[in-house]
Amino acid sequence: MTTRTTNQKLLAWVQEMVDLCKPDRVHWCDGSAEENQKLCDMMVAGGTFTKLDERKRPGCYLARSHASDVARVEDRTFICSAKREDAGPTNHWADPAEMKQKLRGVFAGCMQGRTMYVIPFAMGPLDSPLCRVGIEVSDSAYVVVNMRIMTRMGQKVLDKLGADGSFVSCLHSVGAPLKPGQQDVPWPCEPDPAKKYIVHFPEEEAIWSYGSGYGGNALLGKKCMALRIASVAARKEGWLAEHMLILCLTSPQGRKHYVAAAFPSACGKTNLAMMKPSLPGWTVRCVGDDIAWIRLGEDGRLWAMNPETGFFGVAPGTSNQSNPHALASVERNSIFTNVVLTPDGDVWWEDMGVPPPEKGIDWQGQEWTPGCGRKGAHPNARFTAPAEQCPVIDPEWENPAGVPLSAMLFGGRRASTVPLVAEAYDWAHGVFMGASAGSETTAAALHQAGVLRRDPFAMLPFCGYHMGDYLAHWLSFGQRTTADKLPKIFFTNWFRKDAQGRWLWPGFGENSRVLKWVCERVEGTGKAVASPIGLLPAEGALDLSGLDMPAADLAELLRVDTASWKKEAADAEAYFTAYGDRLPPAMRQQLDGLAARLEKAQG
Ligand code: O2Y
Ligand code: MN
Repeated sequence: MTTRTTNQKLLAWVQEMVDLCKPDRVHWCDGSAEENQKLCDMMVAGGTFTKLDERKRPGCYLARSHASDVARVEDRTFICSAKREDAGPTNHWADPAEMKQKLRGVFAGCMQGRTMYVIPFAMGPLDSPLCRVGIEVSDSAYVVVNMRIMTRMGQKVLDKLGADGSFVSCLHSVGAPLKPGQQDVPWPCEPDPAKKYIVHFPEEEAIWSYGSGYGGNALLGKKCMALRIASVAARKEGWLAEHMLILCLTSPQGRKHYVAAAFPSACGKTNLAMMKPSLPGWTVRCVGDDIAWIRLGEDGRLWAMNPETGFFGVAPGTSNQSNPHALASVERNSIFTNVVLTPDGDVWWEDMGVPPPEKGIDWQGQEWTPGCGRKGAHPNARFTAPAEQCPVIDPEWENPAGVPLSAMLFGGRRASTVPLVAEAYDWAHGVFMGASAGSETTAAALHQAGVLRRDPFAMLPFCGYHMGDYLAHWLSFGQRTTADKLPKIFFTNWFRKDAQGRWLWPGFGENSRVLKWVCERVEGTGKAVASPIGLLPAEGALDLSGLDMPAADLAELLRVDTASWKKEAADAEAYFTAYGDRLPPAMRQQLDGLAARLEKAQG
């Protein structure tokens, strides 16, 4: 394809990347269906893709990654701000000039024998005030076809960019040059973890990613641009780039509320974003499942927009019970990575809710049978599916203005201490709730299971600047508009267990009961009682009709144990010391307020 841009800055940057990476060919992606089909056919011929049975999964493909390349690599993720202190204590920092010099060596000749794809993409509807253009150059066709699902991609973006528009420059290489005549492999990458680099230059708005072809490491519009780079721009420009789903809840009477929610990875964001409510007459519509760009509207309300166009969801655990709408979304035109291939040309994964095939090919390409002792799908196996295929996609999901938020939820996976739901007393208290959020690790998260990891606003791996400044930025919205216009803030915990380790809350569609109370609180009809940690549902305020929940379980779900909360407060306080003098004074006041309320409750 010929170059269809007159943007000199873009042409010069691509030429500079060509000179550095020395690809054999350059292909400017137009984003067309024909181009996509050619790339898929090429990947089938090369062994990267297996085409799934057209009658079972039309337009779908399976990819298997290299065993060393299965997830985001936080250890190799860098924020190269000009000043070390601007990256803060929660990011890996490196001097931008030194890192650039090192990376120039790493990237030199890295695309030899390969094609450099120039991928123009936009995050957000092209006509949105928040829309931003990125240009990813990558030597991975897998990245191209995934980016086509996850972002608005192709010529239309070059047209928007015009002759002098600016863009986030995103350089990506799998880090596996081919010598003349060398046979390629299905999933080229740099297998040595120490040689992978996911590097962000926030001031320059540039991303350099080397060595991985997987997910957030390689699809640079997602975590790298829409969160790490965008969060820095958002602070400067007065908006928010957040790790949040956006949903619309409609009551049987037709009252609509848009809700954004931040949960750390592995807490079921995609499930909540498109849930099937168990409460009769209530509906949930999905605006987005992972990222929200939020701006203050002229009306003083917060308006949220999903910058993506697809879902890159975790496959294992996705079932008709946990997320029927995700299953429907992946019926066609989807890419599956690291799941089981069944003998009839379909896919399967653990906890899919359907019996496993008698035999299959596992994520590592080995013959696999149920009970053989190995998992068939990798725990971080993924599907990439177009958002428009979600049966409950919200009609407003592409509204360039976004949607007005009534409420925000923060949450985490907590076996004890944290109640099912609590409402913040005010905006600053809500920011404190988000700031002290944390989650206990699951085995799938590659850490020791059950360890509490504080993850403020679920942004710990994704905030491109100092977390103390981030909290101050959130607090500033409390001054920029009036309390009645701001969304109400809640903390939720679907994962509380009893003393025997049994989940107390059924989760999934039953979470609609909590959402109903949230909406009633917004409307001023829901009853609440004060507690030291926030407002809890009053007796009878949670609609538990049709749910066989013993009173003792509900009491335990909502119990605020003063002694546990004193420990919780002390732990949060200790965590905040890392933020040093960048911790906003309002957070210290919140800690003091919590301590005083706990003291009073203990009498
Ligand atoms: O492992 C990866 O590269 C994917 S991580 C991911 C993907 C989609 C949505 N969220 C996440 C996350 O880690 O939060
Ligand atoms: Mn995420």
